[in-house]
Amino acid sequence: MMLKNFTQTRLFHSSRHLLNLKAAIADVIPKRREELLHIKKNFSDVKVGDITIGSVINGMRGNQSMYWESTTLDPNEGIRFHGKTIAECQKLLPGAPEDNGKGEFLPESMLWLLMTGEVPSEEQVRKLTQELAERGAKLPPHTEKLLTSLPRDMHPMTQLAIALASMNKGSIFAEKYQEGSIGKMDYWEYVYEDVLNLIAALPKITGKIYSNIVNDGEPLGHYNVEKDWSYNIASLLGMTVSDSVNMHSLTQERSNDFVNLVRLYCGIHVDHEGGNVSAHTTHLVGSALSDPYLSYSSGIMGLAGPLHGLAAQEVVRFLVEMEKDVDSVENVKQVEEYLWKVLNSSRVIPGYGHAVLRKPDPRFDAMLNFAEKRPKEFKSDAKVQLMKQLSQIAPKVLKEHGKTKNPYPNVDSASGILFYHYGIDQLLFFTVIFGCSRAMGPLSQLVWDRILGLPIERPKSIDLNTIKKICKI
Ligand code: CMX
Repeated sequence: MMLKNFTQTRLFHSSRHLLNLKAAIADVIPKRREELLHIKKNFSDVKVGDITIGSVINGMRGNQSMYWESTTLDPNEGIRFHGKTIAECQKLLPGAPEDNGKGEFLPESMLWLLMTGEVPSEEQVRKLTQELAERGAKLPPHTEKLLTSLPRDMHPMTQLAIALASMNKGSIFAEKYQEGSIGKMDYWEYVYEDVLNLIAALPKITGKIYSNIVNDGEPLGHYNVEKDWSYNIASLLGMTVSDSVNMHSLTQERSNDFVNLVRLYCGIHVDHEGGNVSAHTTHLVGSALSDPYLSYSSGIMGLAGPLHGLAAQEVVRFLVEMEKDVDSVENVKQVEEYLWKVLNSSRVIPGYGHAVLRKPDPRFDAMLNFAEKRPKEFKSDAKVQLMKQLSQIAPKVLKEHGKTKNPYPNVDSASGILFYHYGIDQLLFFTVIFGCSRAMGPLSQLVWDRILGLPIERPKSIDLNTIKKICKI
């Protein structure tokens, strides 16, 4: 649906009467455009801060030089989504109807919040869930064929990036742009269509990649258009009772828990403000007007680095290896010795440290809470207990080691091992689920980049001679 003359459709202050996400976005556009234009006209010379030589040669730390709509990261407090903490989102955002308020909020609810800045009503979320389920029901045949043809041992993140890039063949934005038939202020409408189609396709792509690894490409479940996005991810991983082969013979209760784990994981990994590698890359590539498929495929390539999203895989590998080396999770001395062995061999402790955070990651707490709320389920899982134990021991060791600015667990510390608990034991696969979730934040931003007409990104680089001149060396 293309929305023309959206300024005239604004009748109410709240967009709760608008059941369609695109219409709700259109409703908030005029005010935001007006505000940014006002700032651009009147305040462009105001200084935000000083760029130091340190930040030039040290990964641009602390440079406040990117505009990001929906999330902000406070070093001590963690992430806020349009001003809301994770706990507030858990209270306010609608979950699945079958959970009767007892389950996790749906990532679709978070998507609505990211895109519009407003907490959606139940009805708005139901419509969005339905829309995504319908849009995602059929993968483009060439993408399906391409995924089938990939080597089974190709890294799952490479498979994901290839699948997403291949969908550029059907990009509505790229097509309209080539035709030269759309004005700059209307780009967002076509970018939005691609973004929703991309997010909707992720359950099927993820399921196909997982079945490539564990089932020679044969489906492990079927896609149910009546169900939500996370449920379909779980089904296509073979993890639901009714819609899949139920690979690990889960009871209905455990399967429901797994679906809620996907909802929680995907709900809180969506975005972490703009400067992280996956978000920044998506935004940067999109600034050249590459379509959302190419932009997010590039973001996925960044997420696949071990210092970023691949840490999800590295943590599980680390815990599996460590479990073999220590007699029991209670043996603090052995755990400490293991950590020192890793540090002394110049490796990092995966799942610890952060470029911005200086306190334990509240997303880690949210994942840990999921396990704490189910003591019977997780008490006898040595790896989960080790993960918990490690969150007490590693900060002490890292402080003593004295290098990392943040010795506390980040989100990747807990997430993979909870999936592992339910039977998802393909170590290389975990970051793909991260990739499903992360699509929602940077791609919402991409829609807003085009709404606000942000230009191509082009920072100025400087060479060593210039640095020396500036430093009077
Ligand atoms: N283990 C050992 N050393 C660590 C460390 C860790 N977990 N975290 C940081 N350090 C080291 C750095 O390697 C660096 O060493 P050098 O001075 O020798 O280069 C030093 O401490 C200072 O680093 P920092 O300023 O504290 O951290 P950065 O902003 O440079 O890097 C991060 C941040 C996340 C890449 C880093 O903490 C790290 O490598 N962590 C382990 C990997 C990980 O968990 N990544 C996931 C992050 C979350 C995500 O993006 O998904």
